Amino acid sequence: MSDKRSSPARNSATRIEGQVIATFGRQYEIKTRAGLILTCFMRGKKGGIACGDQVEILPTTPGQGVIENVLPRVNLFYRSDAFRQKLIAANITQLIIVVATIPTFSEALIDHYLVAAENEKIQVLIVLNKCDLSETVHVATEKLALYQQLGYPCLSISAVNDIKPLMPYLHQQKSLLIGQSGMGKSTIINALIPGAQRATKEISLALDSGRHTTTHARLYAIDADSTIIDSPGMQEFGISHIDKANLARGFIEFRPYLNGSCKFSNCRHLTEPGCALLLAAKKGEINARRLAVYQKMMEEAERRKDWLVRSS
Ligand SMILES: Nc1nc2c(ncn2[C@@H]2O[C@H](COP(=O)(O)OP(=O)(O)OP(=O)(O)O)[C@@H](O)[C@H]2O)c(=O)[nH]1
Ligand SMILES: [Mg+2]
Ligand SMILES: [Zn+2]
Repeated sequence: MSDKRSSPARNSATRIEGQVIATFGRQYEIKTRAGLILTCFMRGKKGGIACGDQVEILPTTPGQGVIENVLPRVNLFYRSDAFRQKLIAANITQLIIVVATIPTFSEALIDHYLVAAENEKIQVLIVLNKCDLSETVHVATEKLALYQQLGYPCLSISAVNDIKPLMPYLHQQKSLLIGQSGMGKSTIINALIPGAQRATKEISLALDSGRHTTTHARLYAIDADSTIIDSPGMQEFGISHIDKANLARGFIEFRPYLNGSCKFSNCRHLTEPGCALLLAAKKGEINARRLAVYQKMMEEAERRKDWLVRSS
């Protein structure tokens, strides 16, 4: 107890605050308030750390340190399956879902991102990239019309030709770029941030997919009040961490039907008689494809629950 080197008072006196700007497995790059970049490890095996986290570190050797503490988060954006969570970013104000004319983008994946964003109350912007590839623009635009009708802002750009239309949306925001591989997230970063030099790679036309070029998230400062995070492409986005009761609220157009309109108060909106959502889809008031995505999420959540009960 008399060892001053490990006393909490001394530790807190020498701790420095910084932000996680890159994550590499269990190694993190931290930018301190003074602008120093340190490579840090987490002490012990406590929880996870995400790009954008504010942390307290203890410098060890020059250029290195140990993360002692993660400061309280405004939010944490992550994906999950029944077994594990994959942290993506912390303390963001805006999720930018990047889709493109090619490769083909998945609307169901957009729906999953939206449920996660709604659950964390994070605002969303949908960016349609590669609009210079004019022959495919109309197909992608048509697919996005639904999201525009729902009230999500949608912006068409060509990151290789002109990034300026995106810039007003980034002002004073802490944005996270997310999307399937090959949509052009890192190309957007390169157009926005001089010297970023993010690796980008030609897509595979044969596979209609990107090549998973980005493997680690990284945060960039656009100006004093605005940051943006590039993240690895993902073809799936599990939302096991979202409570079943909150799934339907993640579909914003369902909300008017969720205030006791169904016959059963615990309606799961699957096959129950007197379900207001099923009726609304039948009447064309809500999009049947989105309802089907919701029902698949709910069925998966039910299966997970059964499995957990059986294995406990
Ligand atoms: N024609 C055209 N090609 C683009 C545009 N933006 C990106 N690309 C190309 O699309 C390919 C994939 O771009 P990336 O920036 O690597 O895509 P990504 O979303 O970062 O992919 P991952 O890191 O794998 O998730 C590259 O060949 C880019 O040059 C664009 O606006 N127009
Ligand atoms: Mg990338
Ligand atoms: Zn119902």
